[in-house]
Amino acid sequence: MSKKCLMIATWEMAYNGLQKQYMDLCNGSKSIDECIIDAVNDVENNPGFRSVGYGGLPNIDCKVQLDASYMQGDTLKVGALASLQDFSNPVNIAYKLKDEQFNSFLVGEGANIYAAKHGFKQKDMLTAESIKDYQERKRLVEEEDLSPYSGHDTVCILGMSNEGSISVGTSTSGLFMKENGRVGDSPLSGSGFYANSEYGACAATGLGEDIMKTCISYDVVSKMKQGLNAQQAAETAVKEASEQLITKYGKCGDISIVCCDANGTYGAASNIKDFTYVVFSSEQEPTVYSVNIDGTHTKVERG
Ligand code: SD4
Repeated sequence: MSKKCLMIATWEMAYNGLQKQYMDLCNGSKSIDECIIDAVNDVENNPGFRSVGYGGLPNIDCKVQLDASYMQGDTLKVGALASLQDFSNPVNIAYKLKDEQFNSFLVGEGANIYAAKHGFKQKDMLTAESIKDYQERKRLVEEEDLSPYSGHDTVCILGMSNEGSISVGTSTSGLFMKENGRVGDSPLSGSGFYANSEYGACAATGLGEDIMKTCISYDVVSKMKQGLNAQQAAETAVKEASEQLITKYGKCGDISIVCCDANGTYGAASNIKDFTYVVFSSEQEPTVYSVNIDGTHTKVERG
């Protein structure tokens, strides 16, 4: 039976990448995995997108350290890496790692060695703009007591093929000014992403330290398994996670998610204002939405 063909991504920056892949996904000329990888690469390669890949946000030592993951919902294979330096497309390396029976999640120097050994493209990921941003943020932190950590947007892309295969990929430079070696939720299965073609997939963006506390991506897929539709699962999971953290700590960091269920129905929820996400689906025109804390989804007009 033919399913609904769908791609959904966090943040408006993913629009062009989805646009380039979507027709190939629907006419079956590319697999869901090829389409997700190529769409994530589109964001990683654009230095204008300051929180992913080339020109990403530097850490406290002015180094760009990247986290990425890939999960294939048909096989439940997961590949991930963290604190990768000087390689241009971390999600491609994560995609390759998913096929390793052992050592499928690598960090730091080990991830770099693996990437070099397998012929991935090396590149200095720091741009003049990211160095300028770093210097300005350093000044603001020192002189105006500004939090170093605001400024982060992970690209997460998930989708479903006509045959019902669901996968998800993530890629990020993580928190601006993070400590050397800090790892966020984006490469952590169950927290930053999860996919199982029998039930659905979910991926998250926001403050990794808080996203990890509730393993929200796995929670959303579990809720869909229990029978909630994608939107109900997304809203319930974000509400429960935020309320739990507020009860315990008096506050909760940013948490925004996108998801789809095995019927190709999508959902999104957020505990911040104006979280944007992009949908390409056989059921509707390509659309950018803005989600608000109260669960309302507003269509964003693209200029
Ligand atoms: C992290 N969750 O490293 C990532 C950053 C991010 O929107 O998504 N920002 O914590």
